[in-house]
Amino acid sequence: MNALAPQPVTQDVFRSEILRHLTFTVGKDAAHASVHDWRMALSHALRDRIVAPWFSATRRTWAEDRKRVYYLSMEFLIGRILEDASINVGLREIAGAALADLGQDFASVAGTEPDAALGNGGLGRLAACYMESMATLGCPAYGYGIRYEHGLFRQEFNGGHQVEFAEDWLSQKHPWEFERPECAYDIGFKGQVEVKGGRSVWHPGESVRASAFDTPVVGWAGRWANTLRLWAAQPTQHFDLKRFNRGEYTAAAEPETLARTISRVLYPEDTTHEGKELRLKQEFFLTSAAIQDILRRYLDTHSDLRALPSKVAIQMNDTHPALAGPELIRLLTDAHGLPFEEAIEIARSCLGYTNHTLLPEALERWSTWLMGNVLPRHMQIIERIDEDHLASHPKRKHYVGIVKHHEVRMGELAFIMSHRVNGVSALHSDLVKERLFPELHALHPDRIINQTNGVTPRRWLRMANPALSSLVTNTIGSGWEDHLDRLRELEPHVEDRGFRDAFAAAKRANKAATSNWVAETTGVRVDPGALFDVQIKRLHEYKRQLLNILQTISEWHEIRENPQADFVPRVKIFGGKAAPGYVVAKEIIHLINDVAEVINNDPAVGDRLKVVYPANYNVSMAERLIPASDLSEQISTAGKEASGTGNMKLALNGALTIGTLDGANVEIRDHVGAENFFLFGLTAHEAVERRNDPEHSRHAIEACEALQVVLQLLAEGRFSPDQTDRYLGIVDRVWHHDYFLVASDFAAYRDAQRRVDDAYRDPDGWARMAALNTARMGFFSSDRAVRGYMKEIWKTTSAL
Ligand code: OAK
Repeated sequence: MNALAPQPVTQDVFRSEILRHLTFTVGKDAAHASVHDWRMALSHALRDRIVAPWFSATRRTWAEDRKRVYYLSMEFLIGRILEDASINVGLREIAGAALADLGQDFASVAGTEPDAALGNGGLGRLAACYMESMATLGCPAYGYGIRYEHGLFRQEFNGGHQVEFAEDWLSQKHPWEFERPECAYDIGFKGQVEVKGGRSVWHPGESVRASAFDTPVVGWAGRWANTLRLWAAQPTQHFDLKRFNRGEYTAAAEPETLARTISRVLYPEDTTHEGKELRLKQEFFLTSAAIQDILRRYLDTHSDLRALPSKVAIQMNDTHPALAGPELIRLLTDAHGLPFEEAIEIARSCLGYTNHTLLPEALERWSTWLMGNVLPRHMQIIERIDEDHLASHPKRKHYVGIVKHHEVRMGELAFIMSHRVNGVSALHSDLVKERLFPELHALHPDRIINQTNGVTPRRWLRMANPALSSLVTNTIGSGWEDHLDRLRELEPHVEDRGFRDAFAAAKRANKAATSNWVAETTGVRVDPGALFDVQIKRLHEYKRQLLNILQTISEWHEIRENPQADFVPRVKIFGGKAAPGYVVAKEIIHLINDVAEVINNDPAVGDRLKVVYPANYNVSMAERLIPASDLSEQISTAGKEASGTGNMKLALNGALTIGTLDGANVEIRDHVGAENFFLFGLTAHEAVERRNDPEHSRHAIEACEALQVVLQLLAEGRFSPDQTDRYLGIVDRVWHHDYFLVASDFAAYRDAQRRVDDAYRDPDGWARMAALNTARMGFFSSDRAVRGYMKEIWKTTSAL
């Protein structure tokens, strides 16, 4: 008998497993256990149930000598694990009942789990969705990341300002991980390169140890599980007992403190490039540990490194792990003696690069000085890659290489070192070809492909929205969770009034629950019957939270001007963090909070308009807000949002989109139908043209009286009575430095909001549109996206 095969789970069995862990893992008596203790006991009991599929998946991968996917990412924005894992292993109900027997409530216990916030936004959350889909699809894979001690900062508002606090998710034990002290690699920095017997030998001047922590990631129905391997930095030197005994306590601890710095904090920049040596060290730390681990695993059972690409696919999540190319070449040549020409081809066949942004400030560049200083051998290899590439295309006039103007361009490096480069929506992939890498695209016309993003329906529908999930299952049966296209089967039911009423009732129930939560967290009472208009995402000028709040001001003004008119009641909900150094984004946060203060306390407005901005938006808050949303704000300046994934989660949960033709909005609109989407604004190409008119804002403002009024109110200090000039800067930007075309799109946006109001006045018509959104969003499952990567980039098949 297989000792690992757990007993079939019944409520009684599972209850005793929880109790066993409470006693022997947590060391507590039930009579004195806190909610935290119960969560630990429950998590361990659940983790036990994940170990069996995890081991069998690992064994099969070894036994069948399968190709593995290695997903390298500086960010994994996982959120909470407990409930998601319990759903995937089919134990959510049993766990709830077993806990109830023990006098505990599942939601309260699971609600104490801190979010694993090892990411900033879209790129990190996408990595988490893809890990879950790879497990669901039985695609053997490892995620490689950094085990940051402090994840994304906690946001609070103080007088409307964003204030940041260190996040401390590891202050409680993280029950999902297995520490692997035996799995560790030395990571070098600085030093010199020596040539010896025809080979280069790098003698690093400093080193730290990367030590592995593994978290199993279980897929739907517990059929497969993969590993998320996060590296923690530790000192390579032994503790200096001599210094300690001399009383030099701080000095003795120094090596440890210095080493740990590398995995101490997640950089809270979601697009701008943080030019610090520490960031470069973090990137190399992750990449080198991953590449060493990949080669070690391969060489356990193979000897011919030329066949590496038949067993190894490495995906670089944007350019942060782009040193994977040079590091792999270094190990293949310097450590294993392969010729450079062969090493570069092997590396390229293994590597793929996903681009997640076109914003110029987000394209990583390192000075050759810094690169040469921190990674002298890699700098040599990068120059060699560049020369090699140039030599194979000698006739190009405008050669765009990797090293230019004393900078190493990581996008070009990632491109040249990958056999496939992909964008994350159809529009974005076109723009990657046209705007980002036109020269390289001309040289390698088959290299850039598209893989439109997706989101996991297990977390973002099944778990986050039990009311809608039950309705879907009751209507079309189960099985949609891993075949999301099956949501199409809802379409005929949308014609049924009973179904539409049930759909609207589910939304209404979610809104009622969220209204209570909003009141508790912000102190603002909102009417669950109002239209919930939601913009949740990082704070960025290109995402245009400013456009939204200016329109809100306009709406407020109209209510005051026409107190008797019939307004559709709205709750404007904002959520999101600004990078701590991003002054303009923080000013916009302040403005939203100031506007909220005025509007929410204006008796002339009452319940017709409320503005709420709960602090510290994170994955858990998204799970709470998305099911309760009626309207999804996807209003970025066209050409700037690579894809968006919040747009997908919201539409899947029956929110209608008001949006521009940007990122994946274009495809969402194609799928849900133009009549079920509120489109407005300039297209990506029109936006570029518009900027050719140096007076574009003035022209737009002069043509729109409503916008003039809004800017006037801001300039008068109506939202900052304590400091009337507070928003002069913002007014000036809209007038004179409106790169993101807020003024140019304002009138069209306001118009689209009118169409929203008109549609919402017909509740049944709205329910039909909302239900059609849900029914037609099946394409946006991350399972579809990951299948695309498997087929087009990784050349691998499912083991299931
Ligand atoms: C973060 C840092 C550097 C470069 C890009 C990012 C990032 O988060 N980009 C976002 O990636 C998401 C996933 O592909 C997209 O949906 C967002 O549009 C994009 O901004």
